[in-house]
Amino acid sequence: MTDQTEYVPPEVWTWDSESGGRFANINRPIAGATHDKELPKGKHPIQLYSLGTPNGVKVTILLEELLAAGFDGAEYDAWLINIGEGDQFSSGYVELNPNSKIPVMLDTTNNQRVFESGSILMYLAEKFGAFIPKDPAKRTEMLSWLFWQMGSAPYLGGGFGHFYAYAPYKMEYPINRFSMEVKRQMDVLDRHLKENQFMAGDEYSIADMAIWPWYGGMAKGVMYDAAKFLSVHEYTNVIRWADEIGAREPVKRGRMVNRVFGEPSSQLHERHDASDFDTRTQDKIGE
Ligand SMILES: N[C@@H](CCC(=O)N[C@@H](CS)C(=O)NCC(=O)O)C(=O)O
Repeated sequence: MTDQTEYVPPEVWTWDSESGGRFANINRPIAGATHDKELPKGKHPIQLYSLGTPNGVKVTILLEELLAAGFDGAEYDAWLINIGEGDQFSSGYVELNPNSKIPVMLDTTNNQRVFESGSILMYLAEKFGAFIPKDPAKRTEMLSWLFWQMGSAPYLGGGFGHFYAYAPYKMEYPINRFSMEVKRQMDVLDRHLKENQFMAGDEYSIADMAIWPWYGGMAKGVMYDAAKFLSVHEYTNVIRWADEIGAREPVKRGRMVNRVFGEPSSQLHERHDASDFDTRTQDKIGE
């Protein structure tokens, strides 16, 4: 292993040094609001405040799937939260999500706030009785995979992604550690998807919608420019599953919502009407 300058922790950690790295300007060791600002509200029953990251996309995929399945009560306004600018620390945002992370949702029919993407997926699936198996054994299997995702993805994003792509310089120890773990996780999925069409067997569910943006993205080589480094071509069953889900029209639409990177035609910064996909993408409005 190459020698890295050794860090000797002080007796008591203090927040007085610039950590560097891609998100250094918004990271801080305290919770709560930094400024007073109300959140905007639209006309639809569901108000979503989010960004088109893997955690945000889980929810917009489910909302688009619900609408495609005929659940009109899932009509939604998706507002853009620019986490690089600190929108997640406004007083209105913190009122809905004390954890200041995207996504957060407000169900205006009962004034219920819901934060944490897994909780939002469960709330909506239960509200509409869709994409959550009715059979108790299948439901339990589905929830096991949903919670697997919530526990595992921070190793992929906060661990591997952070040290491989975002840290101010490359460090062998954390990159090794998290590469090992991410490859192990990909193998877990690959073995399961060899025997199962979807995460919960033969039923497409919110577990697929949660896992696909992270691990499907990894298998398809669109995360952290790490396809070669992690030899993701090895995970053929994950790739088969990722392709099947990625081909669904509601998934294609869900991916576009609150997206601020990639082809302008793939970016719908805010979604307030189904017609926005045809008329309000960045190539059309060019903001
Ligand atoms: N466990 C949370 C994680 C959400 C999360 O980490 N969101 C990131 C973007 S993907 C975020 O809002 N980061 C802003 C920040 O850290 O200030 C969930 O699944 O909802």
